[in-house]
Amino acid sequence: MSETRIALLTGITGQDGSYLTRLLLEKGYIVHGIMRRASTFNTDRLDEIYTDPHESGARLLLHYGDLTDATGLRRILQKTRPQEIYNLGAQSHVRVSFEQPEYTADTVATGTLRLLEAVRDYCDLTGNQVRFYQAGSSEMFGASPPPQNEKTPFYPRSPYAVSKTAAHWYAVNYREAYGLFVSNGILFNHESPLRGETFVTRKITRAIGRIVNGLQKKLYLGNLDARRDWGFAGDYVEAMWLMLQQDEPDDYVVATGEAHSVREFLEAAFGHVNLDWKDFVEHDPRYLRPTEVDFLLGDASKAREKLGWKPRVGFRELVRMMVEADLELAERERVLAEAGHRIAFRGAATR
Ligand code: NAP
Ligand code: G4F
Repeated sequence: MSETRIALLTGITGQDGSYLTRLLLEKGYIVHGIMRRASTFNTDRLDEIYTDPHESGARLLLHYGDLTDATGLRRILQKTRPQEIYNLGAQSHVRVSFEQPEYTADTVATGTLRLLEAVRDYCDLTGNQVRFYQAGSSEMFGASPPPQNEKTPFYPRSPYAVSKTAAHWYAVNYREAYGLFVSNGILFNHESPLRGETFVTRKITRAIGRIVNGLQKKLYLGNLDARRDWGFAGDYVEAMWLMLQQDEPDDYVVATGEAHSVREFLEAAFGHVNLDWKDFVEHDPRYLRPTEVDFLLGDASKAREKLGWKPRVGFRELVRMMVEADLELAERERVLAEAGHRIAFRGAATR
């Protein structure tokens, strides 16, 4: 009988954390997740799969922790004894990283270093082997012209991207210096109905749902010319898992190989509900970035050849999936609003 595998995730409450947890549970893993303490519940994305840990057989277990707190990370590692670690935790918003550069560096760059240090000592002391996935980003390529692959030089254009680049090189260095099994995923943008509402795709589909249901009139956006290689998060977490099942650690680009502008996303998403985006979208310079990344388009040939990975969901299907989910969500909000409940408009807090 094969032994039950144990995984530990940082960033379990985020979009990817939720999809990866589902995948690992389906594969029979025990999943430990590190979540930040907040004054409100921040486990919405896990609610569907969470079972009371008092019940026997619960395989999803949450622990309070933070990438800025090395002692806590070490304690969780010793307690959970994972074979696989997925470091997904991050201040992951590029625009916000210009407003909070130090905090972004602390969680994204130094946070990764803290975790790698904890893993290094844990492996030394216990003789156990741990496989480590580092959530790298296509933002690291920044101003390097497309198509980008593993050999493309990094040219980061934001504090977030600089921090992810540092984390990437920490990961490479720990692999080479200490022989740790550390793999970097260099993932291009991936979205879903669980995407944070301040990222442009979800901001758009959320607005469409609310506009159709009479809850919102305008959508304020920044640069519509930027082009991104948008895939589906559910597909991308499979690539993360595959990276840790290989004989040797390595670095892989994960992308669809197709890019669209924000304007094209607007056309497709508003087109899905037969509306013209130009009637609703206004420009707001607050959403511009001091330095922008104009064009990301990934070449994932290596992941295809070595991992056997390829995306299942294409651009049109992704847009449809997100618009449909947000139509349903806004419909529920409308019913509540009609029953007299106050539905908060969060547009002011978006970036
Ligand atoms: P996300 O939805 O923003 O989730 C980020 C997660 O990190 C959340 O669980 C968040 O907790 C947690 N977190 C934030 N600060 C933390 C801290 N100081 N200590 C511990 N945890 C912290 O991001 P995502 O889209 O799932 O992305 C997952 C990872 O992949 C991130 O590292 C991101 O930078 C990277 N990435 C994402 C994409 C993409 O297109 N989605 C592409 C390339 C790379 P709260 O829920 O409490 O905020
Ligand atoms: O959706 P975004 O905020 O994603 P961005 O900056 O590409 O970063 C995301 O993908 C990275 C992978 O490449 C991840 F590493 C990172 O963690 C994050 O998940 O912005 C996409 C584009 C940008 O060019 C931005 O300037 O959309 C443009 N945009 C235009 N108006 C806007 C807006 N972005 C946001 N968030 N809000 C706007 O109103």
